[in-house]
Amino acid sequence: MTRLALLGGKPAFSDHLHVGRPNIGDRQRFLARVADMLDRRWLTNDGPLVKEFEQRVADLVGVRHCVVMCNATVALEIAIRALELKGEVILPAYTFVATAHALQWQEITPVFADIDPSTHNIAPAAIERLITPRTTGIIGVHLWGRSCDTEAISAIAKRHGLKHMYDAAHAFGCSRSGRMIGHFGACEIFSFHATKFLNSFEGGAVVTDNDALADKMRLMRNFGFAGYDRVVYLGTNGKMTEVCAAMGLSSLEAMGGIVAGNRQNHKAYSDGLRGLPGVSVIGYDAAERNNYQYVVVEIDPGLAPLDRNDVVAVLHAENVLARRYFWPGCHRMEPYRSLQPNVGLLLPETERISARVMLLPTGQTISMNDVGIVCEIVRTAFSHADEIKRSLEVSALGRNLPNAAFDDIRELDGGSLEKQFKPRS
Ligand code: T4K
Repeated sequence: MTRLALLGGKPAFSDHLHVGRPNIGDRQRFLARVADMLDRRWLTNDGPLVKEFEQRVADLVGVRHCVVMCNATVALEIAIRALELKGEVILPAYTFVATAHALQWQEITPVFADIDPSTHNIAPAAIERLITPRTTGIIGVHLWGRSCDTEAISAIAKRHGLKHMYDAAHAFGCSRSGRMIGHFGACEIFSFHATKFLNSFEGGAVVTDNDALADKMRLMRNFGFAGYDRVVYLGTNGKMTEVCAAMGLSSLEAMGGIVAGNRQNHKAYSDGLRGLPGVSVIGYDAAERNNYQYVVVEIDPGLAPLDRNDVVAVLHAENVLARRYFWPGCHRMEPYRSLQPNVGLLLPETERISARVMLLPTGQTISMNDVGIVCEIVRTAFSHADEIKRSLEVSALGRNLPNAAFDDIRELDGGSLEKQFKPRS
């Protein structure tokens, strides 16, 4: 490297490198499916492409039912309602905010549990401490595609007569003890959002082996209609369109190549960052099936010469848009931070880990050469740590970088954006 962009050099990349740049399967296959769809004039409402996509997902996971939906957030909402969860539901605070919103949206209180720092997943011991007479369920999140301790969670649920389900938004194509994710709890939810390794533009699915639950969710995603004029349930519109299913099917066909590329990038990042003090790339169990869609790096501020925010600022200056998922934790986002202002005291590992983690770009658009350059940027930054710290301190530069500093700007802004959107009490 010559000179880092943060210190006045030219950015290493002329275009942004994104975390979550969509992977695209075979264009011709996709376009052919769309052409057939147009000829059929069947665009949504349980069409043939949706049915085929559901069958292919169910076959891959090995479950009896796959109910695809317009996105994973609506799939979570429908699954929560179909399971008749109410009162309080325990979930990790360290997740994408949709997991919590899916509960709060239907006036169920999300009760935030701390995580196990070695897995980033909900800590079973923390769950047990939060159970009250109002608790009706547990939602585990298989963060980064690495599975929760499903045996411990299932034992707790059984002991206390609770229902449990999983937000498996990151875990399509992954396994636990050789069993595909999708088999655990009452049901599991996948996301096929554009940023996921397998995408249907927008999309999600609930998978389950429970026939009655699947039937109920099919009704709920279609306004409760059980025939032309017969509504038997309260429902919503959670349907997936045919064009989304066409993308999902083409994506499924490309899945093997996408996973292989992700795996190669994950290894290259792990090799390229090895030996840097305080830096670790989280690993995936080679004995399991993984999708390797996230390259998750932890930076220990006690050992590394720069902290996570410094490194993100350095990378953004080079047009590498590293992300701080899922900082600062759901409990520090609205409406939760107003509704449960002191809950962070019970979440020390969530606070510690969310301040250390950054995600690096991977997927089809990131080459091994790109990975090498990104690693070299971090190495160079570490060897110029004092200069970088001074530069970030003396100028407001760090705050003017895209994305990385957005939350800092809002903090500086006195939280006025948050105040505008405060829920009515
Ligand atoms: N549960 C969990 C644990 C989740 O992680 C998620 C979603 C859900 C539930 C809910 O699933 P869905 O209802 O979305 O199906 C992104 C995704 O929007 C979100 O789906 C995902 N998790 C989350 C981890 O990441 P943002 O707010 O970071 O997205 P955004 O717009 O900043 O995009 C990420 C990057 O991808 C950007 O740098 C730009 C790039 N990008 C994005 C899109 C959409 C592209 O290059 N092309 C694109 O088309 O949430």
